[in-house]
Amino acid sequence: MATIFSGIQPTGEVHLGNYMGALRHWVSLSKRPEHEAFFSIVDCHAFTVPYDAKAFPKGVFETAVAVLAVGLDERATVFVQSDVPEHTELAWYLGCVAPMGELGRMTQFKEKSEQHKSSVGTGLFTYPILMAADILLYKATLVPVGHDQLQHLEFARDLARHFNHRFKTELFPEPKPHHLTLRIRGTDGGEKMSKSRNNTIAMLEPPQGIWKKLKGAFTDPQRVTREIPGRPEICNIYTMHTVVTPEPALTETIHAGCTTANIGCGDCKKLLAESLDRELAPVRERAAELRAQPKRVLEVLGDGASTCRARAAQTMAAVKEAAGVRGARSAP
Ligand code: AQP
Repeated sequence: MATIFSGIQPTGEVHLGNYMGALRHWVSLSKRPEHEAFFSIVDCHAFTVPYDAKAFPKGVFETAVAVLAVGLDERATVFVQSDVPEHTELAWYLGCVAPMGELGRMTQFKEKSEQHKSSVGTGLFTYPILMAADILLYKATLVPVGHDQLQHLEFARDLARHFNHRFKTELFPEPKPHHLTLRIRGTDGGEKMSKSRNNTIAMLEPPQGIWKKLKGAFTDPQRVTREIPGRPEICNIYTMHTVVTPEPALTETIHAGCTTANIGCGDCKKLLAESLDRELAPVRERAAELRAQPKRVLEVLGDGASTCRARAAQTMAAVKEAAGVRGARSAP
């Protein structure tokens, strides 16, 4: 039995990059009988960069609506990170065995500290320790990660090894990556569709909104007129088609149509809007139902947190035992 852990930050609307690159895979991974899965709305991670505290609870709720609307809770435990205080507690213990030098090499820290120059808190630097705690708290063995989190996962594996070695225990398994290779670019052509870069199409956006954004979205820059054949392999619109447009339409209409200039980018985008609507209309419907029953959402998250707290308490007891931390019980 593999234990899976992954998380999503409530830093903005869940977008098509999150959906195609992560959520879809999380749902199918969690449905395999040989897996048990934990998925978290990692709100503590979102504190590492400036955010609006007043709007924050709504962001967490909307992220929960999105992940429940895709059906993630059918087989997996879904919870909010801050509801399980052991995440930050374990992060402290792991932080004490985390080599500074390794942390300093984290590419994401370098990028994000550049992006938020005026307010770089220590939390941004120690973020990978908290991510390691998220994973190791459940002794997760398989972690679905995008390319940009691979380095952090490698660090989590190192911390598991460091802790086990230092305290002569086999408490933590080394989590393996389940590499999610699909990368959705921003509507502006930027490397990554990203909540903080204002280049997203929201997963729960109504069809008119999706179409408005698709219409202006970046395609193959060489295809300046309709007569010039396109290059699907470098086009973000085609990448999205590969996820939501089934065969034979994908190959016969979209790929062949683009490479022979039989269809233009506008036609291709219209077909993508139709495929997206086919797939996302039921998700939007479920999201509307959930918004109308906020108690149901809170119940799922509450149940998830209870399950996780029970697991987390067991791990923390073992961590403290291994580290010789017994609090008042230390008295002779
Ligand atoms: N553009 C993307 N293409 C494919 N996968 C993506 N993911 C995010 N963007 C894309 C995957 O979604 C999961 C949850 O992401 P996250 O919320 O933890 O953080 P992120 O990767 O930093 O996403 P954003 O949207 O770019 O958020 P901000 O702007 O807050 O940093 C992850 O598995 C991620 O790989």
